[in-house]
Amino acid sequence: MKRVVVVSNRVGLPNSADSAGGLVTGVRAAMRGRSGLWFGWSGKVATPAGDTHELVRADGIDYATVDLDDAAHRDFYLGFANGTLWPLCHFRLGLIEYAREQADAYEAANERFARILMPLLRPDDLVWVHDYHLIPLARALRRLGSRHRIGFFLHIPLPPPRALAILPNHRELFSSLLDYDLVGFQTDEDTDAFRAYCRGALGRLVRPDGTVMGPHRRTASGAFPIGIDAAAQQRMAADGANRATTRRLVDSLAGRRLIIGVDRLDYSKGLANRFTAFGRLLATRPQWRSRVTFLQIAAPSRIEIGRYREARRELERLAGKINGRHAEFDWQPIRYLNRGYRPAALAGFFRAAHVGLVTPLRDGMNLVAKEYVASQDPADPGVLVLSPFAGAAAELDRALIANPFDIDGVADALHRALLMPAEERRERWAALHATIARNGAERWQEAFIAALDAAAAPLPFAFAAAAP
Ligand code: ADQ
Repeated sequence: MKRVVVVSNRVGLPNSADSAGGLVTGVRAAMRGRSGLWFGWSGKVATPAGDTHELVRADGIDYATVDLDDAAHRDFYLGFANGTLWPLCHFRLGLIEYAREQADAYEAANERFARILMPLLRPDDLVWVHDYHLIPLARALRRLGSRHRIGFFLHIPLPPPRALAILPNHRELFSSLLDYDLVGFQTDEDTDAFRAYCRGALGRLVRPDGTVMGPHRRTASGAFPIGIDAAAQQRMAADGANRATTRRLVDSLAGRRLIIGVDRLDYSKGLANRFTAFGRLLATRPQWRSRVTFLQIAAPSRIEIGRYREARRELERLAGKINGRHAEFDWQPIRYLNRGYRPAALAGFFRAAHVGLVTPLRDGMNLVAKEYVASQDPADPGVLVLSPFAGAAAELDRALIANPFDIDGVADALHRALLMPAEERRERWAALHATIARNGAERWQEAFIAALDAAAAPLPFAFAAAAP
């Protein structure tokens, strides 16, 4: 079996409590039981950062990490990656900030990663690059002479070509995807957007099987929806039901229903709309007052970026307003927590919740939706209320689908979920769970690696004539 080298901005180091992120959760589950190398940023900022890496070995995996210096952290990570590409890919065109020096810093950071990674690679390695921080990594590796099979997986959505073209350096950036042998996305919609962009903006031939004829190689493309380890999640939740934290939560509800939301605190997750919708439920259906509690756990994320601090302030204001309006001396409608919890604690909370409320404005997949479903008691499952703009909605169509921009619609869905008879809950849950168990983390990893291994070799002659 060939060695798999995973490259991602953040690395899921062993024994790290830092789990509030879908990429690390997904890749960690996929690497379980495999040997390989996981390469990326250490999470540390050090100036000067130097061109050396730190190596840790655990459970058959080598973890090699590098630091970022202040300028790279500011311009590559907070700047171009999270201030430009993140809003662009989440359809928030008005939030895009672009500065040429940040785009240059992004290229430079990718070149540096490639320089440090290259000597660690063995000739037969399969290299699997993850997410929007590292789009041009294959190009940088190829410039250093890499002939490896290199695949790229985008964890976040890819908007349609007309949105991508807003980016001043879009051609230079996105054409670098054609230095990969395989480019994978969460959904068919994202994959279609990529193919349409290659055809239109890059003038490339796209074959019916989705292979893009690039200047130097054929790049296969396809959808590889990320999954979770459903059986492990279910075990953790069943154990979690008896944990002291879960019992304390259940006791504190005093028999009330529980709605739960768990997210990184990110403007893409639609938390303000969610709070407003819960407020609307209480305002329009007074029978729920004092009978339902909404627990929103939102782990702070990217707090160095102004938009994230604004989102946090907005949520504090909304929670205060809704609680101020509806609370009773013995009932607080919204419990809003700005912190992370360990997966085992979350699993117990998910199991105790009657409704899982997952309403991003846009999301590549959303693993919380899958974790919530897998955590339920099959005999008495809760109801998932899901945004159609999460990639997960393409698979989980037996959830109650609610458009987060339609506040009344989300309030209606909550009402319906809270009243749903046990038989309908069980029937919906069984369908959702079957899908989640079938499309697990292992299958995601195996499908991607198999497609990468099978991807075509570089072209014997160049198709450069077709280049834009
Ligand atoms: P994220 O945007 O981070 O991931 P998501 O897929 O929901 O979103 O994953 C979050 C993970 O972090 C889950 O495993 C969840 O349990 C955990 N988590 C979230 N909030 C937490 C908290 N407060 N405390 C502890 N743990 C918390 C990105 C994309 C997604 C895509 C994933 C994987 O944005 O669309 O699904 O990558 O591809």
